[in-house]
Amino acid sequence: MTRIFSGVQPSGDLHIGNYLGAIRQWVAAQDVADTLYCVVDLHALTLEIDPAALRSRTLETAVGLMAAGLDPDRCTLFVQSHVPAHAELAWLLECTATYGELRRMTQFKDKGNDQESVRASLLTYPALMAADILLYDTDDVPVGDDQRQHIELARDLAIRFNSRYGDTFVVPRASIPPLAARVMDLQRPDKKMSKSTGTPLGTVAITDSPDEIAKKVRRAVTDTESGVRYDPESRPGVANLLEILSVATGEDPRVIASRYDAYGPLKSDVADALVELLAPVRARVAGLSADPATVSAALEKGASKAAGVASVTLDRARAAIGLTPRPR
Ligand code: AQP
Repeated sequence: MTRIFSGVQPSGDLHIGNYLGAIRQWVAAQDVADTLYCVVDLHALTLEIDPAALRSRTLETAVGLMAAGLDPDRCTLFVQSHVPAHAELAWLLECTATYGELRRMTQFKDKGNDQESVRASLLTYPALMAADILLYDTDDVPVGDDQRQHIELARDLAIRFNSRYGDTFVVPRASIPPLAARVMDLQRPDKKMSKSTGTPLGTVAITDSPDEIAKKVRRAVTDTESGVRYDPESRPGVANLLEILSVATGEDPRVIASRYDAYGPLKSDVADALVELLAPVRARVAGLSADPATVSAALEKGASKAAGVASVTLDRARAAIGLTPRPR
């Protein structure tokens, strides 16, 4: 059976970029693959985050994932830091990666640029992400387009480690959806929608109310050209709306575009489609938030299952690289 792994940072409220670009694929894979999904709390430490906020956001992110359709009985859902093997394998992979390749990561450049003091972990976290993936002998990693470069790095590190120390890791593949792989900020169509760096009005959270969704979509930045056409290169704002509607309805964005000649009706239909798509998710978030003990119990069960798989790979990697066996 294909093994699938992916993760999400508890760095803010889950938004429709996370949902359409990644989480929907995760939900769909649960019944056709062996799936592991992770709230990657160690990654959130690469940026300034208050300990209490990290604690509550980790649980809220797990609630969001379950509300979006991840079922702990059909997938392994856990918190990254609950499985210490992630941090240990990350070190072995940092010792496999080079400074030059880590420095070239665009997320490092984007997130590090406007900070006075950049944490060393912002540079090295792609090695931690490679560890997250390689620990589970992952075949496919369903992600949005912004993670393409990090998956390439995970592949390169797996191949390099295998050739230096002998066959140890499965070499993973990125699985990126054809549409909505990069949902753009509604206010800045040249920037992807983001939990930590997005504009408040340009970011639609999966828990936004119908009124908030309608307001944000109504005020989405488009362009001054007349007519509605699907052209992501020259008309990114309109293409973004068309892709969102396309994923929500299953129709081709070009076919959708042909039905409109003004932005008003298009925006109104995008808002309605999002409200309908997110209504059940929002209702389930409310139910699960009222029952944190059930969510924590699911995460605990997930961590113990994940740890069992991870320890086998970690022992293989430790032996391959020349570390003495761990006392049992
Ligand atoms: N705008 C997006 N469009 C499509 N997919 C997206 N993803 C993120 N933003 C978009 C995908 O969501 C998954 C989880 O993302 P992440 O939490 O690991 O971090 P990220 O990729 O850095 O996303 P954010 O929301 O922008 O978080 P912050 O602000 O913390 O950096 C990934 O599969 C990602 O591709």
